Order: sequence, then structure tokens, then C-alpha cells
Amino acid sequence: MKITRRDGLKLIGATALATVPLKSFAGSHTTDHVVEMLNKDASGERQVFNPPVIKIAEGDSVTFTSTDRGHNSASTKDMLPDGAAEWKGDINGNITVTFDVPGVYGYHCTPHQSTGMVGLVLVGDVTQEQIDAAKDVRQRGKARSRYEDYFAMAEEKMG
Ligand SMILES: [Cu+2]
Repeated sequence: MKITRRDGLKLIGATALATVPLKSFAGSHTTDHVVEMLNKDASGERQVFNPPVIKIAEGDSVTFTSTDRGHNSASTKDMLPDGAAEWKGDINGNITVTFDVPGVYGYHCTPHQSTGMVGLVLVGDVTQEQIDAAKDVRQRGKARSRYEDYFAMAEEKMG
């Protein structure tokens, strides 16, 4: 009963999409956002992060969840703000990344980067210069066309 099982996983993913407010020791409020790693999204796009572009506040975190198996989340070289830490999750593993440095972050799934499994995290008040710098990074295969869409989405979120 493969379909039933898959529907069950989708439901779990939908529940996990709710944002969870966290309280830091300093008493300021930060939020943990959820990005799912999917074999296929609701519109039929294969090997995607959902949502692929997310705008968060400085100090917030993102949990990349292994809703479907076979994926990970890893920061992409040259698509990080100066001073920001790289990350690389395990395949099939969830990873929570805290974003303390504002700017534009590009990331990918290690086995599916060339098939377009990439995404953007926008932290704080992102500038056009920061988006342009991320656009200048060379992309291969389907990541190139996906990023064209994603940068357009990023620019909408910026304005
Ligand atoms: Cu993947």
C-alpha cells in the first residue's frame, strides 16, 4: 500500500509546516521555520525544497525536514554572507540551522544539485546587491533555471 503510506508522510509534513515560536535564553523571540525536502511537490515539481525561498528574521532558524528520503541540505559555496557558517546535513537527516548573519544564503541537496534541488534563505533586510552577488555564482543544469525563478521570488519578497 505504497500510496497510503506516502499520503501519511505528506500529512506529517503538513503538520510540521507550522512555525514554532521559540524563546531564547536572552528572552527575545525567534522562530523556527520548516523547509521540507520532497521528491515531488504539490505542483508536480520533482526533487524540490518546499518552500524553496524563505524570508526570515535575523536569529531565526530553519529546520530542513526529511519528509521524503534521499535528500539533505547543504550550504552552497560562495552563496553565503561574509562571516556566515557553512552547513551540511546528512542524507535522510533533519538539520536545524540558525541564521545570525543577515543576507542571502543559497543551499542545495548534495545528490540533486544538478537536477535543480536548490533553495534560498533570505535573512533580515536583504539588499539588491546581495541578491545580485548570489546571482553571479555559476549554476549547472536545472539549478540554473530554478534559480532564475527563485531569485525573482526573492526580489518580490525584498520589496
Ligand atoms: Cu535531494
